Amino acid sequence: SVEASIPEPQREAWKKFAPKPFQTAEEFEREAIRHIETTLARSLYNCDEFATYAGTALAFRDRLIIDWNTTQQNHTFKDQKRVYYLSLEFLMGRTLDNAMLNVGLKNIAKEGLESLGFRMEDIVAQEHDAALGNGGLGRLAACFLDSLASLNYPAWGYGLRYRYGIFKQEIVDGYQVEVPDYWLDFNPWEFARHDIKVDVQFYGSVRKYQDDDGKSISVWEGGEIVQALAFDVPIPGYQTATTNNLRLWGSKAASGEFDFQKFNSGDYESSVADQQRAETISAVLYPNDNLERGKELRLKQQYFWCAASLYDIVRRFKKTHRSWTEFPNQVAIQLNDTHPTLAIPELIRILIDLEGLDWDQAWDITSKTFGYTNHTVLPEALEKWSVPLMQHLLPRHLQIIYDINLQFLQYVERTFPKDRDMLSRVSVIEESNPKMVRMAYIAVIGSHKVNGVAELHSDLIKTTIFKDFVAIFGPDKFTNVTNGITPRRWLHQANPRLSELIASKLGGYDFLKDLTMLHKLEAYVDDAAFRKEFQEIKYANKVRLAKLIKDSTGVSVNPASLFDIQVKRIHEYKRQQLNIFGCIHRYLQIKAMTPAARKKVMPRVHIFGGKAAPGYWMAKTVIHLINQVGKVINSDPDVGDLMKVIFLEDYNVSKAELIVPASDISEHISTAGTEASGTSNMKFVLNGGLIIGTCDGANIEITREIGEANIFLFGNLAEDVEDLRHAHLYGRYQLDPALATVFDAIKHGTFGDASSFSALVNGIVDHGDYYLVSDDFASYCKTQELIDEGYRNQEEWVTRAITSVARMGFFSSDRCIDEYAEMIWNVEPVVPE
Ligand code: T68
Repeated sequence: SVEASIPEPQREAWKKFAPKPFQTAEEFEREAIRHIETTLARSLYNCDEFATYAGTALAFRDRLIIDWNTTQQNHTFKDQKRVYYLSLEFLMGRTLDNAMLNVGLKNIAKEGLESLGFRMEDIVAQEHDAALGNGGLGRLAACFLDSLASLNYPAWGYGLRYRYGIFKQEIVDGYQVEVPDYWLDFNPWEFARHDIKVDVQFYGSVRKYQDDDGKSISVWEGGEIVQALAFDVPIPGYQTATTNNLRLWGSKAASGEFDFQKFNSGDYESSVADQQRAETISAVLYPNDNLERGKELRLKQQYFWCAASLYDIVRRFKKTHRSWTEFPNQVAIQLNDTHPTLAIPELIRILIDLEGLDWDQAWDITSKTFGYTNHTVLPEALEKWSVPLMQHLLPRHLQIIYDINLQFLQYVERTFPKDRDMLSRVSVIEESNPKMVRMAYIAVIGSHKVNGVAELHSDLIKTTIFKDFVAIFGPDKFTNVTNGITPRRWLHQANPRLSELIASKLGGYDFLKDLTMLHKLEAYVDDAAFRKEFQEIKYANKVRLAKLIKDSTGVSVNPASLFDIQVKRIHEYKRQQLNIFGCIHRYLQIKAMTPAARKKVMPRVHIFGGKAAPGYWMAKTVIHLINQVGKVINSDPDVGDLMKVIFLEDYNVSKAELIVPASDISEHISTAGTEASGTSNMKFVLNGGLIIGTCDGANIEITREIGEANIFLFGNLAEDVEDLRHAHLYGRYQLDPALATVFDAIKHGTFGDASSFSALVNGIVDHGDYYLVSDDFASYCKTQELIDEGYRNQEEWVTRAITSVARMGFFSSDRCIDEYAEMIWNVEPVVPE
């Protein structure tokens, strides 16, 4: 075994001096102070909150690393199958609070910090979010890492170490302004692995020749080399010693002959320029969600990351295994959307060109190794790369893609000899000008399982974008794994008081490991003391949010109002425009009321948050409209506290932790069939908020779990969307009258220059209302009235909220990861030593 390869005396010496993790408040203080003094070179006299945060984080990092080392050794010794989760995005947010809670030492740290003169909340708030993602897809990857470690699965994440995460959003005069997010000034959670470097090749050409046995050999030569450097981030599980690894690659110019030649010949500037060009590969996260723009640098990012990760995975496999047929028994690779699809031709290249396997062997191994998760059916988000670009950047991979396509189409032709049309429909190459490579098709063909992220979505992919593939491969290749969220961050950490209340009734915190235990809360739904405490917690969370609103916008809101929240990326399909038009409608109604009638209005605070992609003009217009409407309404004396409209700037993970527990109602109102799952819907309900939503994504399963009486559903169904769109374009179109009134107010300049919003209005009135805003408007407004009514009856409302929380057990990402492990990865947990 690996262990026996080290002589006994050395092992003994190591054991004797191995660092011991701290256990008590005093030991924690000693470690924190040591780091403040020696790692940060600060002293008692200049130790501020930031230095204290840094010392605390480093003390915890040391602790995590001890468990990390043990875990990795253990996984290597046990030699079990590992999962590799390839994701271009990991939206981690802050780490310290989560690390303290997962290792179970938050109380000890709190005590230690107090004796140093600091408050826990202030210290935790010093941390910069790790914002290496756009939205749901990136946050899902982060929740999965937490669950994988908590459930003791041997798993690694692989991603890119962007120097700039998602931009910071500022609102200036009601407009979004993007500010770069340089987050690496101080990042205690990563380890630069100076010893782990991978050379990644780009461009060049392919030379083919026959070897002595007449076998055809391909050699990819020339071009340029960029070096990938590994940065490791420890991922602690909740109440387990398992600490997994997230490996992020940073790019750097390869320090080879080439530079030295330039350098020695005095061409210093150009050698620095090469360096910088290489570093741009991992410089910035593309800020688009659900959109692919086909930029060369994005393709470079994708290949750079896939090549480095595959090299690393193969190297690890080869350390302990000889036979390639073992590879799929040792390695499961999950593709988070199509972004890592190049990993498929890359593994084939490694197996054929570098390891000498033949096509059939390489294909067999590859297709048994990969699983692919689809996150969208929106056509503009489906990745396609132009053939000339691919030819230029990755000539050998393009050949392999053509080979995959040839084999596949031959198979299709044999199976469906009469369907000529089928071949062009399912071809990996779209016969356009220029020709395009359809990445999702490669991902489907090269994986053994394809899954959607909620039931409706998984059904939709089978009947729309992958319909032909279901006919070709059979329905069993396609499956559903409904998304989930980690209850550690999204309940325990974000809402400690609610978590404590639940624990007091369920006899401890085991529910954080088995969220289905929440069902026992239903026994307390009529318990007066429990209900009171539950309500008080919600109120306190609203007070906390009201303070954030006051600090960041200057607007005072009354925490006794109904808090109505829509926070997520701004996108036409998510329909923030429907919400803000609804607000205008409500405002116009209030304005038209007598003072007596106004007294009966249920006061509401309408809270929006979210980023628009910098190039997404329509989304930016929506942000502008929300801000303009807020400006008018919030200062209208006729309205007062009856209504406030707030746009919270720079929505991110750490703000979400504060916002989510403070909702009475949250909005998940996408056009039916467009939101693959949604995950914030789950977070809000788990924290005792009700939701208004369309029959879309996971809303449907939430309804199934919590009961129809506990959710406010409205709007057209997915199955009717196509016909409605068709009807809009071919005649029978009628604008909803209430919406027409809203548009009149906008056109009259009630919210500032009407021309700013004309495209938004015209998209609905003149250009087919693709997202069915008008079709759903009446039903939306009606449902909002039902919400007012419902909220008036607080007793019933609390019953609904508690019942819903009790029934949310299904939506833990632990359930989700167990499903992947069993259905897709075939991996087992490894109990820590
Ligand atoms: C989201 N997708 C889905 N994409 O929209 C959401 N896209 O319904 C689902 O719950 C979530 O994934 C998790 O499954 C995204 O967030 C992106 O952010 C994205 C990023 C780059 C390119 C395309």
